[in-house]
Amino acid sequence: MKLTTIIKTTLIATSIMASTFAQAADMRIGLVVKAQGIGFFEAAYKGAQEASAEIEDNIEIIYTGPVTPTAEGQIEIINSLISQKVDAIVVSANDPDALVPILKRAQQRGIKVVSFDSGVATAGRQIHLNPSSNELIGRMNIELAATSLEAAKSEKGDIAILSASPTATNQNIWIGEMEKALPEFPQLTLVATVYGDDLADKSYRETQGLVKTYPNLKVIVAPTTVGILAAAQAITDMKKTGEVFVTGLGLPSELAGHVESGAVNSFAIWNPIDLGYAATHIAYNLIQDTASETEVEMGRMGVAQLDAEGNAAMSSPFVYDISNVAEFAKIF
Ligand code: RAM
Repeated sequence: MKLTTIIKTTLIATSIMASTFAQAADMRIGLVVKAQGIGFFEAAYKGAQEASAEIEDNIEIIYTGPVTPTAEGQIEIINSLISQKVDAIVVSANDPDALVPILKRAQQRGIKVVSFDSGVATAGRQIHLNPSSNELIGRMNIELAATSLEAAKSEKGDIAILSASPTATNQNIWIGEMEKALPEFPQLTLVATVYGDDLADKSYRETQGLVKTYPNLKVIVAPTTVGILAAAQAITDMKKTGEVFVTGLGLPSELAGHVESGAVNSFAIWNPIDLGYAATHIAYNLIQDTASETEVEMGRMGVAQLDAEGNAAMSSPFVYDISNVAEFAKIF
């Protein structure tokens, strides 16, 4: 072989090796969501990818979740992430306590654990990122119910809550906060709380049940993006638009049509892309050991303050109605 050929071959081989090494991830973060197929979590995944792209280390995000929102399904997935020796797990929990033993095992193996959106009890994670203040979210849902009652042209009326699964940490905390705020809204009578399990078909059937059981029902508050969408569809199909309003927490991209049709007057949410982005930055800081007891940075979302139990909050929810829903529907 001529010398030039040897040099060329060596250069090519070296550059192939270099590019192979460049592609291999420096670290891997498992993003475990409540269940597959939920738009809210797909938006959070976008944010996680955005964070990983801007962090200098090469981070691979493993987006995963059970087919239906159960703790058992999440435990299986976390087990497999432990075997894969990921560097961190970022999880939105279907149950605050059921995941603790497996997440303790993960931490014993040196895996950093962050819960976001729906929390894990303190023993199972290092930091929990709430989207916003829980009190604010609960109160906002009741304020939205009051606005929807006005839209229904009623001075007083029955309301019902359509939640996600009965063990969901976040929804249960928010329902508690809604109940605390309710006495300040004497025009609203809470008649029932039902669970659609963050499944579209179950949420749809629960909505039909509420409408049939409570003839004076004026508002359904669903603090879940899956529930609010299914409820709006059920109200439309039952031809109850204008009589029973649906509100709560939803995605502009999923609800724009229902706001235009009038099934939904207004609703709220924080930016789910930002939430996934911020949670990924927190996980990265834990891996790098750059989070303090009281503060952790979240990239463009700023610095989060941690309370004594490692809880942080991202930003405030935002209200959407006919004036702005189309504009935000393009984003999430
Ligand atoms: C659903 C999930 C999620 C919740 C949103 C508002 O997507 O239950 O946990 O934060 O709704």
